[in-house]
Amino acid sequence: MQLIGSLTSPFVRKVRIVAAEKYIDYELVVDVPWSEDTQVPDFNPLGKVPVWVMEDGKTLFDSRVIVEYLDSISPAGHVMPKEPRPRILVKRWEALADGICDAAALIFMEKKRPAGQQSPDWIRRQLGKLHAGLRVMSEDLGQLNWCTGEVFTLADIAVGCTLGYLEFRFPELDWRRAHPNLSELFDRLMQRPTFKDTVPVG
Ligand code: GSF
Repeated sequence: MQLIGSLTSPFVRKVRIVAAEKYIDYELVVDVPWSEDTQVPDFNPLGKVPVWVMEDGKTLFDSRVIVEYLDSISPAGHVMPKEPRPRILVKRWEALADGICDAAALIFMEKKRPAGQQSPDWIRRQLGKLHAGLRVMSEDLGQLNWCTGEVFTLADIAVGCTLGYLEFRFPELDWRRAHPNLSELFDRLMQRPTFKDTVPVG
């Protein structure tokens, strides 16, 4: 099995961490979807990473589909509960964390455009989502050890990838001071080898 992706994408990192937490073997094929010679559209018509290539060549995207699949194929270290309500609450955390990354990535791309073509309104709109998302994550985490309580799940992995992406792309945001509980959670996550081994580079 192969994982196609870049080393900066928080969505790819989420898949890498889930696979590593579950001891699933695969080959990492580094491909930056923005590069001229990218092969990603041959595997995902949407041209986005991550893409997971199964043994029979069938491809899976996006990251939420891939991690659900990975959790189902190996009994080791489940990252999603089986019961409907706890399971959907984990997926709610994931949707929120991924949504913050979507907003952050849109800001990053907009700021790469020539200064005269950038839309301050668009950037403000995305920043609003980013900050509102962080606020809700912080409120929902409260004083819990992990996002959904005492057990480490995909929710923590998704939140950790989002916080890592913000630290990587937007060091000026200072979310740690605004949300000390998210900062503590991130530090706790960064002690895990699976997080240490996947710090964004590029
Ligand atoms: C998002 C993937 C994505 O935006 C998922 O897999 O969870 N909902 C999807 N990937 C970006 C890279 S990044 O910002 O992490 C991507 O591949 N963009 C290329 C493009 O053409 O949009």
